[in-house]
Amino acid sequence: MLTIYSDDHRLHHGRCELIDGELKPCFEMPARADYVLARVRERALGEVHEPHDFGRAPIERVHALDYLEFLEGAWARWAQEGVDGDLMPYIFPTRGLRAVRPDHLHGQLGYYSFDGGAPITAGTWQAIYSSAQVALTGQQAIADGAHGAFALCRPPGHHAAADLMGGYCYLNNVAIAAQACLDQGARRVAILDVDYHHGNGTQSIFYARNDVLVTSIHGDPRAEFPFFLGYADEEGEGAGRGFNYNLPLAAGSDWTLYSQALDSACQRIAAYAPDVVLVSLGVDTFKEDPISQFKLDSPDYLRMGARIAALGKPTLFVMEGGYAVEEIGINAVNVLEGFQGT
Ligand code: Q9C
Ligand code: ZN
Repeated sequence: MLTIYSDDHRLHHGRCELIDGELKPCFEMPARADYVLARVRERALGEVHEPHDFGRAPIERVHALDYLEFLEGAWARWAQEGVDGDLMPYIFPTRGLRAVRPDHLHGQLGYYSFDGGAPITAGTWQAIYSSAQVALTGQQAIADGAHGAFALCRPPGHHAAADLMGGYCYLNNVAIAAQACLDQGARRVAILDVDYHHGNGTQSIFYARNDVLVTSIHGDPRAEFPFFLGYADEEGEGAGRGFNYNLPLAAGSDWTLYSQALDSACQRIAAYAPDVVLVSLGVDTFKEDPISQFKLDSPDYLRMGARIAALGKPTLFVMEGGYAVEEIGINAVNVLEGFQGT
């Protein structure tokens, strides 16, 4: 299987995130992609290619122009203020406040964020732009006839909405790839999000549409980030009613429970008869993940890949989360090898 990878991910290296009242080193770090790439090579999964540059147009099909302009220019504005730190939001237009777009950098930062977990650094724009191109290059490989491809995206994307960053995400790589499939003639695209966290951004982007089925298996939002989306009664709206399928699971869920949810998601996808399947591949469902509460073990990821393969559809895997850094390579590549049956 072809892997798409860009070294540009290294340009995004946030310093810290707020955890338990302390600023701790970001869990979403460059070493994550290094471990996954090393495992791809160790297992001789296939060739590793640099992304093509498809430009901004396919990104603009998903994200608002003002949001992209903000992301691209935010660091330069911040640098002018001469402050030595990552750019992080500290106020948001929540209940009782107005969702206006202020002039001040920090007002706009809050306007375009849903949490404080997506720091902007000097290289963030280049890294997220390249991460989106990695997804688009994987999409092109599928469009050109590959049965499977792996977009080794970093930063991840599934929490990012059309004009909101958060949860370590800025540009929604899987949504950008899904839209590109449609723009090139696919009629129906299915997204299967197996990251431990609900893909709130992906859900929101496609919520009123029936040309993308969004299915997600994740920690129950009553007790887990992102808390404010991802419930089982969110089934889509308008033309999209019935085209969003959430499968929240309780903390402590192991493969026995997980595989039942995966079966349900895959049955829904099979009934949709998509032209292509896009997998938001987070491996933070692993039992040793430092910020998650599921109990999947490494061999379970082989089974996950095999179940996805049983759909028999061209499949693009798009890297999302996974923070047990040394094991994420093993677990992510296990999904790919399980898919290939190797
Ligand atoms: N105690 C992805 O997996 N967690 N994002 C904040 C604070 C944020 C995860 C925890 C988790 C975001 C792509
Ligand atoms: Zn996650």
